[in-house]
Amino acid sequence: LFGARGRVALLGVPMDLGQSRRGVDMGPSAVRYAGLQATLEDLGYAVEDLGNVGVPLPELTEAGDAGGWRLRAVGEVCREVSARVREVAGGGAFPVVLGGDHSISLGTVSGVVAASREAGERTGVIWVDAHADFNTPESSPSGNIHGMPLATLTGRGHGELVRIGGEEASLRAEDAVILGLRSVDREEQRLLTEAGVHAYTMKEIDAYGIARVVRQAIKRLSHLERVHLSFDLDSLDPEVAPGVGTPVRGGLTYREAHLLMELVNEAGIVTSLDVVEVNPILDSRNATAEVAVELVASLMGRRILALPE
Ligand code: 4U7
Ligand code: MN
Ligand code: MN
Ligand code: MN
Repeated sequence: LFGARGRVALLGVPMDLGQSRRGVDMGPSAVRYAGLQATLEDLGYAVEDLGNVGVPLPELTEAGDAGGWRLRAVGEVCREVSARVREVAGGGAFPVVLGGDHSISLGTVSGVVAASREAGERTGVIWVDAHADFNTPESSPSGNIHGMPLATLTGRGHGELVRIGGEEASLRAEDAVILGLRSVDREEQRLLTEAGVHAYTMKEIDAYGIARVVRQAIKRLSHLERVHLSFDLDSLDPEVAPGVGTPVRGGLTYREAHLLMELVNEAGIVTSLDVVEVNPILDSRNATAEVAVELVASLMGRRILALPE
């Protein structure tokens, strides 16, 4: 039974340089502590933990962000993540990358896309998030890079971050869907609409139900060979997941999030995952990391009713 379901590789990226609030750098520890590896092994996966990618400490650099230090550091870390993830995906394992703030997805997505292009396949993205993460340096009200990764991956943003995956953008806007959206900046909304990224907002989820919305989102990606799921814990309601840096009221309930994961698992489309924005400093007894592990289990095939094989 052990390993019968396939191989999973865990990679931690303790990076909090994409925003100014400290604490998400502890995300990988918190999610490991909540039992991710044992949970996946219990489901029948062979799990290898590759440890963490090295991330520079903001405390060790002088004078705030002199000379775009953060931008360069995010670029360097994400290039490393990209190379590691490409190797994992190229070797046939399922990458699970633990953040860190959401700028780490620049590395995860460009890495899986590189591997899929080598195999002649096309990759899309399901971005589960309260936010669109579609700001550019010009549109961003905060200047924080974790509010820009989806735009950057489609070729819009800081040149050195756009090129992490090479000259060609990693993603086409029409190959990305957002689920759980409820906080968009004004200029960001214009960019998102112009680009043609399809966003399923909380309004649609409330009106039609999470199951219908998720099935529609899956259908929209049916032309793709691979799909990366990028899971920002702030998609959940802050009452369920308080340990996030940018909480927004009115998010997914515990069961809505699980049903999302269960339906995506049934569709069998997801080939890689990142779990981001867990902030243990703001959490209540690691609850957010625990929910994250439970949700990963649902995505990876846990059934409520399942007899042991
Ligand atoms: B996250 C924000 F202005 N839009 O750009 C911004 F509201 O990765 C928030 O989804 C971004 O958590 C949130 O700073 C980024 C803000
Ligand atoms: Mn995000
Ligand atoms: Mn978010
Ligand atoms: Mn956030």
